[in-house]
Amino acid sequence: MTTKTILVTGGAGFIGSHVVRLLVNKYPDYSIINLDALTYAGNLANVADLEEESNYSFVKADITDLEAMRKIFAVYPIDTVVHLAAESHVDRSIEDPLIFVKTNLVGTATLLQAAREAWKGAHDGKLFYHVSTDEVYGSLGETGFFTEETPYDPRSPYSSSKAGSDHLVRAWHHTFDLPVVLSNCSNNYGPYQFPEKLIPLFINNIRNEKPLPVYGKGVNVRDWLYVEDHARAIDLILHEGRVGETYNIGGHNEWRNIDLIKVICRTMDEKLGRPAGSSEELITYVTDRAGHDMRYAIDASKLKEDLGWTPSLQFEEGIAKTIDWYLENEEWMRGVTSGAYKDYYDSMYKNR
Ligand code: NAD
Ligand code: TDX
Repeated sequence: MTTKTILVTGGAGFIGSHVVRLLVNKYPDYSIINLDALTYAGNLANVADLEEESNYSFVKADITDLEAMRKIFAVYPIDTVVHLAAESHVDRSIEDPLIFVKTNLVGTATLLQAAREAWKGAHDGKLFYHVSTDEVYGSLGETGFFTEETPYDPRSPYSSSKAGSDHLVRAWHHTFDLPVVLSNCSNNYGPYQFPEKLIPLFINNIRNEKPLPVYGKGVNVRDWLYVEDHARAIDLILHEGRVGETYNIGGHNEWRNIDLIKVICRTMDEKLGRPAGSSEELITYVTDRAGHDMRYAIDASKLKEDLGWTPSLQFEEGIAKTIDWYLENEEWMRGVTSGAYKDYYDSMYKNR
């Protein structure tokens, strides 16, 4: 018997695929519907292992299409939404901001409205879970951490569209009583991440002996979390989080970009049997990202104290696992880097 019907949006993307996998495998009595528009970032190869599972289904649809969203709620008895679908890459938001406004703001509002209409105020057992980012809090100096109380101060079209989507979710809660929960997570890494993001891009370039484009001086700091630990946190918040609350998720694992890149270079030299130092020779300093946030760091103590979550993987283990995965899954990389990806890469890096 199905005890819960969960609509996961963006489940063919990086984090969404791990969330869908965890829910499908852990809860055979739940029905998991993966809704994704399959943009350049969405790839059914990311969830190919789940296709045959009886508690899993896939729907191709666009979250900005209200009629399509109404239809999903009419067809399936959805009681829970886990909303990850978004445009997610900061550099793309600088090149083409309007699609971020459309997907992240209009898309989130459309989904909220469809849920509200379907649930008609009968909110018992219902939940709209919005997955967001630490970037909404802005940029830190050398010290301090983002807490759930940190005022919003987004600076890129991406982070401001995510900040706006968080506000929309809270507005539907306060105005229409929609049961919501939110989480804001730091940078994720791991298998199935699209190679426009730092870690998979650099792994792929090292393998192909291509330059490693480090923005600015490489001194910006990010707080990295293994993607399966994020998925575990989402599972926990989904089941035990308090309605109306926000939880920060982070790895307490800060790295300056250049130091992280050197770890990847050294590990890749060893794994590929190349002379020590050869990957570092590929490092090329390029024009900085416009408005590049200096440092992100999350204080995840609320999640730890209230719900008992801590990251399970140390970074050294996580990054080694991640590199192994990309090296073993060349075909996946070839699939996602063919065609349109090449045009993206050529245009994004040609003037740097
Ligand atoms: P991603 O770009 O890998 O995946 C996004 C998915 O959303 C893709 O499968 C894409 O096809 C789908 N999508 C895009 N537009 C859509 C639309 N209009 N309708 C339906 N589906 C659509 O992103 P990700 O890195 O997996 O991030 C997932 C979520 O987590 C995002 O909301 C992001 O803001 C958030 N987040 C990401 C990170 C990170 O480090 N990657 C950290 C914190 C929060
Ligand atoms: O080629 C590059 N060179 C480089 O120096 C790329 C792609 C990135 N960088 C730098 C920019 C950042 O300081 O590396 C850092 C990480 O960059 P990204 O992987 O693009 O991540 P970031 O901009 O930090 O945003 C990520 O974390 C928060 C995700 O893309 C977001 O979706 C998430 O919300």
